[in-house]
Amino acid sequence: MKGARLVVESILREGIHTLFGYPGGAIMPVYDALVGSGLRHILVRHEQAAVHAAEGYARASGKAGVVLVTSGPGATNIVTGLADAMMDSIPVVAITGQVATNLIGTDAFQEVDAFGMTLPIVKHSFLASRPEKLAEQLWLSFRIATSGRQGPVHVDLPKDVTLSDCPEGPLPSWRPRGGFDGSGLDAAARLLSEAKRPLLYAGGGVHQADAVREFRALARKLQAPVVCTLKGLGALPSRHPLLLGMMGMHGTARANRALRECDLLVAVGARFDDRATGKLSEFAPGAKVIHLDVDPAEIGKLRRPDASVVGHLRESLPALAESAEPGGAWRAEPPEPPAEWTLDSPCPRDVLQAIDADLVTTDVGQHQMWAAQFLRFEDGMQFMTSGGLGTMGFGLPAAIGAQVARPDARVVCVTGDGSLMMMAHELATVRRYRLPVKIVLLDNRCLGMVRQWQELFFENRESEVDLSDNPDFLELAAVFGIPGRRVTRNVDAADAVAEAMAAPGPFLLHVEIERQAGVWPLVPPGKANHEMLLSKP
Ligand SMILES: Cc1ncc(C[n+]2csc(CCOP(=O)(O)OP(=O)(O)O)c2C)c(N)n1
Repeated sequence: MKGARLVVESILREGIHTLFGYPGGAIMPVYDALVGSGLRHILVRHEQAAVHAAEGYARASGKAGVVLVTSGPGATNIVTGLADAMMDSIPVVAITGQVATNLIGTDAFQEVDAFGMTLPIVKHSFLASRPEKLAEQLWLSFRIATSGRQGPVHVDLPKDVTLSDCPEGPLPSWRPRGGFDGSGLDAAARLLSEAKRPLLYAGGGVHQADAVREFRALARKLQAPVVCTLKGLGALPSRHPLLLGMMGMHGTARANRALRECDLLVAVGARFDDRATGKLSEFAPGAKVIHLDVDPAEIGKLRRPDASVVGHLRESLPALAESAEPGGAWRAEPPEPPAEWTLDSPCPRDVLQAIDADLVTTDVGQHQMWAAQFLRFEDGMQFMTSGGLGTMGFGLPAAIGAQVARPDARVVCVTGDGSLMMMAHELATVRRYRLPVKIVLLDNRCLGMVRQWQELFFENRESEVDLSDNPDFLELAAVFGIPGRRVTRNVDAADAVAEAMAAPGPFLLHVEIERQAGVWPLVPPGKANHEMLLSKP
């Protein structure tokens, strides 16, 4: 079998029937092999979008997302996406074309050292320079991307290999390391029985491991309050009595105060990211720590735990719940009443609380934090946001990939005017594949998050944040055949969201919010979480 055909067959053998990409010279043999293969290719309009779409597809389907691009500029264009998938542990297999093996290192046309360039931002990479190894390398790519702590794998594929005869096997044996290391369980159980004020800290790993049920069972048993990171949101439904809300830079006051008061912190699938912990030396200062994670490299990386359990959360969480006899249950503070929206414009909270969807993606900025604060995280709603890398431009292509994976799901992308413009070309992909994605654009005519920081930390000196000359977004959407509606202060937000959600196809809800609106609370950079500002000083 020619290498190009083997690539296609290897993907189909994984039970994956869709991939995302953009063709070009070095990868043309593989594109040729796609014709009539039964493997569906989604043609995006920029390679970065292919990776974000593959991330959305992965999250929505539970399989790896596959990306196919050419060498040189095709490969350089996927770098941001790979870094994004790496930081958020998303299984993506990215195949880049490469110049023929005899030209590697000669500055050949569209040659770039894609292997070297992506090395620090992928979980693993292969230079597929030997035809007899290709089948094995492709097979391993999928195993590595989807096992343990998931992540992106890069395969750099020289053109001559795609044109060579490649044997289909033999494939190596693969025994994923399952289970967990229970040696820390006794110590963890002892800490739980001694604690008077235990607090559960849910990270994105709870969702990655599909361990929401197991997490909730532990919370129930301990009757311990719960704080979530941005990626952990949804570990408990929004109105659950044990939930204190999001922690960290834009977390709730009571979540951040509970972190200061707890005497035991149980970190579950979380990595002590600085946006969540604030100043690390003052994070949960009086607490012992139990850390549960699939990745041993996370244990002690930023905070040395007093007990740890390494392994799949679906197994380690029930084991801990079984062995734990909770020592103390405490009630953290009740929720604060929601702040009044005094600005003369639609309130993002009203819009976001009206969204009832199966899957919500966001971009990066204020709208992302409002989404985290105000969306109603009910059972079954998936939330996808670029948490680790904070990639503007993530939201729309991620929604595209998710909608491709789940055609009947109600998929919403919450975005900002800066972020949407970074991926506006993907409106063409929405139209081409008639994807019924709903776009909720919170338009403040500026780079709101940066503007807010300039206001607070740079004496209100605005520098390069104005976007008031953006095109009319409804006209822009219309150019791509996408209908929409404007939401101004005279429009009922819930009505407008309902109209968008009821539209049979894609729809853009253009919400004109106040330029000066801020995200509160806010922990100033470098400060401890308890030093949060609750409103504009
Ligand atoms: C690719 C990229 N470039 C720059 C940034 C820095 N950044 C973070 S938030 C932000 C502003 C985002 O503006 P917009 O999408 O309009 O959202 P808003 O904050 O106004 O809701 C910027 C520039 C980033 N996160 N990603």
